[in-house]
Amino acid sequence: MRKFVCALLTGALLLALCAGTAGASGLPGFEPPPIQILLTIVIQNPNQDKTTAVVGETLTATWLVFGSSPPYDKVSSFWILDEALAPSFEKVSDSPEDYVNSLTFAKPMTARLVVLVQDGGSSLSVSSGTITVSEPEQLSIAITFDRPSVALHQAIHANWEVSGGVPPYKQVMYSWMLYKDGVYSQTPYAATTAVGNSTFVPTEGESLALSVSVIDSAVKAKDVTSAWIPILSPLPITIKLNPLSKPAVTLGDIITGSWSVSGGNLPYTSIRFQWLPLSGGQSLPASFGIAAVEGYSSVWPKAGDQLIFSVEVVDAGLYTQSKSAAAIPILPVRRGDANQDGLVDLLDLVSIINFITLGTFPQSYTNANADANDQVNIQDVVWVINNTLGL
Ligand SMILES: [Ca+2]
Ligand SMILES: [Ca+2]
Repeated sequence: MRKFVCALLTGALLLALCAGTAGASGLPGFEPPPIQILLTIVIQNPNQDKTTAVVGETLTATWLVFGSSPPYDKVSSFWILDEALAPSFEKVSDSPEDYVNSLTFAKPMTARLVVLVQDGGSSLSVSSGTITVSEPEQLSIAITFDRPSVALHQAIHANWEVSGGVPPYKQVMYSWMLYKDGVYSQTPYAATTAVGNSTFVPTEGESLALSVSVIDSAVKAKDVTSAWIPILSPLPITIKLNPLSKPAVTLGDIITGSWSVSGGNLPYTSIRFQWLPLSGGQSLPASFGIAAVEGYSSVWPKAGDQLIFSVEVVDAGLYTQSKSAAAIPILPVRRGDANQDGLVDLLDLVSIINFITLGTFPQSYTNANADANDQVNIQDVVWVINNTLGL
């Protein structure tokens, strides 16, 4: 090889260099050892570190060679199939652009690619990892959705994955299908990848489905249509509001509302309740909460003169129903008016005493706590007697 390099060099200096190199041998009959740059071969594994393949699949290996002094005397490659040399597959590559060797696997086997480089006195061979080739599994397409049903104008998201068969897959296409009034329609098929996704928003129809088709490298075709997803229509939603725990509530007292929900498209997307105090007809900051199909909620109004309790339901079809109870009065605190009838009289004393002795809650605990400390007890009876009844 060194001779070949010298033959290419031109110019007196380089000629002198070549001559000088030859002359450096000094003594007749002495040949200096050639400068050795170690050969290195890097096989870029077939199809990115693939360790498995299927019958009918074509794998292409490429490699890089470094060291010694290119161009090399001989670069060849061959496949070892089932640990037996397959010399008929040997291929000699003329240039780095041709450092490639492809094989289509005809039957189940193990395969390795060996690359052999010879240059001057150097020779190096390198083998790829073993690739296990098996019969392909059935070509199949899995399609999943992010929801079991969809409402009009609501987005539904689909994922699909092609597997089995002989990759690479040549042609993967998808199309959304719509069923309405006994007629099927569909969006045009669009190109996609073996693993893909799409979102669709129905504006009409009774149900929809996704169709995905594929052709693999063995020219086998598969076309799969998903299960049909119902497009939900509005169904009546019934919200039953039970009577509130009292027909009026004193500021600071507790009041409880309860409800039950039925009908509509199940499952419900959300159920919420709201306590909305009003003052002079204007809304005050409200209390919201997430609710269950049946439940109750309590609130202690701190301001306002009216209180509205309501429940709102959004069903699986995103159809909404809400119901509000009639506004009830929020009463100012009237110390001693335990039965909350606007008067302070003997009936209130009875109410307070019933609480102390029997545990029966007065209509207004806040009013019953006439001395406005932290509890209702006999002192409140005394307070009412002394301050209000004038007894
Ligand atoms: Ca009273
Ligand atoms: Ca008290």
